[in-house]
Amino acid sequence: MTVTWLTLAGAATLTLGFGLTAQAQSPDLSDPPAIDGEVIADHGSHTIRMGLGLAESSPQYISSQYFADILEQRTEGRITINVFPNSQLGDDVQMMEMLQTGTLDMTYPSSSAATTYVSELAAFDLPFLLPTREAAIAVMQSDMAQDMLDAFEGSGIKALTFSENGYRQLSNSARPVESPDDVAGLDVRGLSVRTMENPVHLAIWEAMGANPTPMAFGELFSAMEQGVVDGQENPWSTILTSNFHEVQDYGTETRHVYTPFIMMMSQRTWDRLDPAYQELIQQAARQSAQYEIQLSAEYDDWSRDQLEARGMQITRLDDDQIAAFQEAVQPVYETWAPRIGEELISEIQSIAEATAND
Ligand code: TK8
Repeated sequence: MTVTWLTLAGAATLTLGFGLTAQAQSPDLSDPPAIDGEVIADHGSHTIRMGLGLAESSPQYISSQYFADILEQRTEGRITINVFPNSQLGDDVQMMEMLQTGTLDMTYPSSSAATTYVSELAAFDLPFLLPTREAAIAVMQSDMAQDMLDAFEGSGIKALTFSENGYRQLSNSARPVESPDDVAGLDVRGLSVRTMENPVHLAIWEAMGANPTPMAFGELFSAMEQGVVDGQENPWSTILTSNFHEVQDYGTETRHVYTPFIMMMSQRTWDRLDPAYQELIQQAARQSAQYEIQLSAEYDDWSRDQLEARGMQITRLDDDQIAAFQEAVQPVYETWAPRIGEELISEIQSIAEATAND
């Protein structure tokens, strides 16, 4: 049996004996930016535990290791970040609670899971709000977005930066989906779709005639494997790196929501750090978030094509088909725009439009 070890840099294939091959779980990714800057090392030593929901091959994990490398190098080993992937320490909601009690130092949830702490974050859950990645990045880097991070003040959570979970796509095990009618099932039952624990996401799939089930990410694979739900929705790279294609036959490129991640630290951990270390951690968080967005962009279409190569039937939608989904979810705006804040939403839309004119 010959095993060629994968290198992150290459889309090498793992050649097992008997001619079997398994494609790599990562594209030809950009290397992380060089780590430079003065060494800050005389403020004590800290070992920080960071829990992630996604797998080791995900942009979230790879960029978190880069975050750890920056701190290790710039403090000469005095700050160690131990990263625990695959929801092994809990799911987004649980790990944020652990930050509040101080039983975990850092985590990296989707913004959708954090709307109970900062309700304005629900703006990111509005369907088809952010038309391009450039628009999403501009919004995440805006003063308004920084205000959302600052609004965690007093919750026991120090929110450091946004990065990209990405454009969400529908997958399911029941049937190909080209329209909202396929979701609702005219002569068959509506798809049961797992959603994040977020009321706007529930409203989106209800508006399309699905049966939405909120569920923690860590329970999702077995729920799909056992047929508890027909489908779910996540970016292509998450579907690939979490091996959802093993239990999902159909994918539809809906791009219905752009979800950010939020890198966050327990306030208790943050308060124990010298201000010089706090400044360094804030800087490293932003640098790793920038790298994460780059990796996520490099992963996106590549993951979709990998899923297709591994047998998933992918439906790409044309402009008219997308318009049908946008129309079907219009009631979500009627209900949720007033609750989230019409002003906030129009500010996001004007930031997005400004990038289109760049
Ligand atoms: C991972 C989650 C995941 C999210 C979900 O911790 O729950 O579907 O998209 O990426 O944050």
